Amino acid sequence: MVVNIKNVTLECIKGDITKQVGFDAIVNAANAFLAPGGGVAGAIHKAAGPLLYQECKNLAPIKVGEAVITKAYNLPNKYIIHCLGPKYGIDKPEDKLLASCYKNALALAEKNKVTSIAFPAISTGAFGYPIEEAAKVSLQALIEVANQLREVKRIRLVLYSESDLKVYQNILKKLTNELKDGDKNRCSS
Ligand code: AR6
Repeated sequence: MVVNIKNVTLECIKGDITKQVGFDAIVNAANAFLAPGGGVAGAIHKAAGPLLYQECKNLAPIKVGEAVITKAYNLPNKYIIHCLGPKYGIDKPEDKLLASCYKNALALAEKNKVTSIAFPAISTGAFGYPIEEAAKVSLQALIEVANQLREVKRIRLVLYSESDLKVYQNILKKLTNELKDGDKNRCSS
């Protein structure tokens, strides 16, 4: 599913965040220490190689909602933007903190002249954020800032399962239907 908001394309696909060829940056669902860990972070560090953690050590620790940028080493991208999502039920207010991850990642992307960026569903794995709530918060945050972007032209949400993809697609449809006509150029699934 692809939606255009002003000059920005927002899309949801099922896939693996480490295989986003053609995207300038991918986002990591990191831990505070920017260490390998499991899930997205484990997959990204494994694919990028050990030099990634060497660079990460100089930037850690990071706070919930914060984002930092590194090179992408052996990944097919230029940058990795590392975000620490909220642990559901623990880091509060979780919706604002999760939205901050997406907004801060986009702000860093803009600063670094990133034109395309792929996000995983931050906090929805080990950190326990319910997928439907996370989809609402993250898509809403992306839509909110999309029309202020100058560099970023393409945003992709990479979901790991068919069922997660369906949730994101349904919520994206609902949110774009609520947009004013001026903000919505095209919506197709
Ligand atoms: N590509 C895309 N999505 C993925 C991939 C992948 N390769 N692998 C998992 N997912 P998580 P969090 C999905 O746990 O909840 C780590 O151990 C997964 O199904 O990676 O923010 C870190 O070290 C889920 O929907 O991130 C932290 O300690 C989503 O990505 C902690 O987990 C996020 O799952 C961060 O937890």
